[in-house]
This record gives sequence, structure tokens and C-alpha cells, in this order.
Amino acid sequence: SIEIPKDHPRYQSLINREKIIDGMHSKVVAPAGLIAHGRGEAFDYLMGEKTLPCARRAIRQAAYAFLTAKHPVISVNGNVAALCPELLVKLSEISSAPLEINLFYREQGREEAIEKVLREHGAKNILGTAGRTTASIPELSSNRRHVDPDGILISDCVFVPLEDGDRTEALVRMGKTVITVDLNPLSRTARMASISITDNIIRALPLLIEDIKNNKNNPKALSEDYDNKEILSQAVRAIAEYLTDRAKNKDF
Ligand code: PTJ
Repeated sequence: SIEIPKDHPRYQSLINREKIIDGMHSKVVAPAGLIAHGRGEAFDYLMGEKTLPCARRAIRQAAYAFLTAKHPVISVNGNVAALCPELLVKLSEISSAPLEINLFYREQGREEAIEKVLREHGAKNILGTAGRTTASIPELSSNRRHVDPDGILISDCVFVPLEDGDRTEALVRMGKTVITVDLNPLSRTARMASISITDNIIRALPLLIEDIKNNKNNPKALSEDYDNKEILSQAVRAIAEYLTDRAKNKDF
């Protein structure tokens, strides 16, 4: 991998790219994960690479869902394992929700590669490892239908960042609360999920961890009227306003 100078104006973005590229070489990330990352970057640009107020509200609601669930589960794919394994492990610890590896592009050696990364970052309780995904999600034809019988199958709340729309829909139909993080507020996943956080996973996870930590004894303090469609509408409007302001002010 290349050396990125710390004073480079796009340092963080370049670091994230390197993580995804390195992840692809070690089989953690699927080749399509590079395309997914690029799409995410584009949306991040369009919102000024910051957490929008509506995303902040969605994060609070997600913390509430985690804290009030009986069996919350954190679904892990290649991109999130490459970008922020330490944050996934922290979220799992603070919420007592197990991590479950669940891949769209199943390929020999990927589950093992992701398990290795998670273990290196201190994960103890990992579901969905090779050979464990013997249950299936009804009416879902993608590879993601294979799930761990002790995890997503019996969960009441699933955190599925950077997800595809089909599974989100199938999980909602099974009666589960589905939380996603997706920079694209127009994606099927964002529209199908119960709680959609329109933010970069890198920025959203520390805030989610904080909210869970600070409200463990009183989750009710987090709850407020919540309407996912309204939150998505606010995200789209925030992007439009940000772009309009920049264009008006010739801020280039
Ligand atoms: O590891 P696998 O095999 O399970 O595959 C993972 C990918 C991400 C390749 C797979 O789920 C996929 O193809 O996803 P999509 O359909 O491309 O959707 C990914 C969504 O995540 C897109 O809407 C992106 O805008 C968004 N996204 C990408 N990077 C980030 C992001 N959202 C938040 N934070 C990011 N860093």
C-alpha cells in the first residue's frame, strides 16, 4: 500500500480507500465492495462529509432500538470489517449484541478472513463463521439468506450497515426492527429499513456507541416520535440545501 502524507487535504478519505483496497487483497472485501465504496464517497461529498441533523436523530433512535431489543444482532460484511473493525467490536461489547458475518458475495476464504480481522480487534462472540450459517431467511434468493440459527434468525433487531434492499425487506417482513447505515438516502435499503442512518459508517458508529453507553440505564430518554420516511425526506432536503448554498455562494 502507498504512503499517505498526514497533511494531505483528503487524508481520511485516502486512508479509507487504502483500507478497502488492502481488504480486497486479503479477501475481506469483495471486488464489488470497491464500487460500493465509491458510490458512498460520492454521496458523502454531496452532504459535505458531515453528520446531518436527521442522521443524528436516527442514531438516537437506533440506540433506543438496541437498548430495548431482546436479541439485537450486528451483521458484518466485508466493507465494514475493512473500514472499522474496532468500532464494530466496541458496539458489540457495549450493546451485548453478537457480531454475525453475513456476506452477499460468498467466496471460499472470505468468512475466515473477516473472522480473523474481527478477532485481531478483540471480538470474542462471532456468529456466521464458516459452517455455522445453516438456517435461512424465507423468500430471499441472495446469498445473504444463509444465516446463523443463533443470530439473525432469532433476532428481534438487526443492524445491517451497507446493505442490499432485498434482505432489508425480507427481515422487516419477518417482524424485525432493521437499522441501516447508508450514505444514499434513495437506496432501497434506506427506504425499506425501520431506521435509516444517512451517514458514513465511520462517523455514525462512534455516535451510536456514545448514545448506547450514555443511556443504558434510561433508554426511554432517547425515544421520540420517529418516522423513517420523514427522516429520509430531511436527508434529501439537507443535501439539496447544501448544494444550493454552495452554488449560490460560488463556494468552489
Ligand atoms: O461483503 P459483501 O459480500 O457482503 O458485500 C458488501 C457490499 C457492500 C459490496 C454489498 O452489500 C453491496 O453490493 O452493497 P450495495 O448494494 O452497493 O450498497 C451499499 C450501499 O452502502 C450504497 O448505497 C453506498 O452508497 C453505501 N455506502 C458505501 N460506503 C459507505 C456507505 N454507507 C455508509 N458508509 C460508508 N462508508
